[in-house]
Amino acid sequence: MTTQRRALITGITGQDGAYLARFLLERDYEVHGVVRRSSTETFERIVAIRDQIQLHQADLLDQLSLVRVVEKSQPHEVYNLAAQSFVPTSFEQPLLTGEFTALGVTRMLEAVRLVDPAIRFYQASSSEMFGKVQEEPQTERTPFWPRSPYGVAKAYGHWITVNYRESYDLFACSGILFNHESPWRGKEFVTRKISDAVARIKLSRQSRLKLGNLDAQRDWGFAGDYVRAMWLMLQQDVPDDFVIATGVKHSVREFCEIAFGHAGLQWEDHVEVDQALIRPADVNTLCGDATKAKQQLGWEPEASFAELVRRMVDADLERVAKESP
Ligand code: NAP
Ligand code: G4F
Repeated sequence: MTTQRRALITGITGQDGAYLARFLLERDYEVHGVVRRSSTETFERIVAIRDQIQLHQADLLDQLSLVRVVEKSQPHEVYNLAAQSFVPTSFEQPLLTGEFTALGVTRMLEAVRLVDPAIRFYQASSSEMFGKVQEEPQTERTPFWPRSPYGVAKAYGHWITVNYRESYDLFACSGILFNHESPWRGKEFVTRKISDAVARIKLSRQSRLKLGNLDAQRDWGFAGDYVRAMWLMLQQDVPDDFVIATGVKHSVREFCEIAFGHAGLQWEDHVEVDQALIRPADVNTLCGDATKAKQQLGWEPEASFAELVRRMVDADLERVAKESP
């Protein structure tokens, strides 16, 4: 009889899914992933591990497809990472964001409950739920005040996870993760938009970078550290919710200073503010207190902010240099 653990990851093609899949493979898991059908594959981040994982087509909008994928993969652990995750898009497509990012969580929980209620469930909750922050730093007990349809949808996803734990005794955990970045971050998010632009400017492929709110502050960590926290949550004796953060915040302006500086450039020479990139309502500051995770999970972030910025810029410099001009 095999003792190998099986995990199912929704959102395996995204930044976190790609890091988590590798983390679980290193721990000898059988890794299954949910992918949605599209005319061109979005497998760039998982291409190197493609033959070590099993992919299944399903969609957060389609309840039956989710039930079938849980039946087929028979996971011990489900990591629900799939979502419409870009805040500005949530203002443009609030209903679709609600369907994916809020109701999609209920659909996954229902699939788990129906197929095997012993499955351990991780929900990718977000510091965006704190929005207009009610205290600093934010903990598991800080009230939510979301400032975007995305934040509102994530607050629903958080509470439905807590509700299924309390109502049906599911081992369901909500990880309230603060912003985490990497060279695999989508290029629409501000950190990667900056590191990509720094590389393109340095290599003379671009001259200007348009940004929105330079004063916004975030508690930025490294994605590789954060997927370890997801896994730790599902290895505990009792399910619970945890804030995952570094406890240090920086502004978008500071990110620019370090990123441009690392490439020997002055950020003021290249960055301009574009009013069109200012959000209808923004989250001005976020900073998390991960004391509970440190005490109960033994989790601590390893990468520092400056290291993270430099790593992202270096990766983009290497990538852009290989592209034909
Ligand atoms: P990401 O790179 O945007 O990845 C999102 C994933 O969701 C992609 O694999 C995407 O698939 C999939 N997806 C979207 N809609 C889907 C649908 N209808 N059906 C099936 N799959 C769908 O996001 P991430 O940064 O890895 O974040 C992972 C999760 O953590 C998300 O839920 C995000 O909201 C949450 N979160 C992220 C952060 C952060 O700082 N990164 C912080 C807190 C919480 P395609 O490849 O097909 O688009
Ligand atoms: O990088 P961002 O788009 O990330 P945001 O909105 O904080 O959301 C990310 O982190 C959340 C965790 O708190 C996740 F749940 C969510 O899925 C996502 O991964 O923007 C960060 C800040 C914002 O205040 C934004 O207004 O940067 C500011 N910003 C300034 N100029 C910009 C830009 N953001 C983007 N994307 N693009 C700009 O040009």
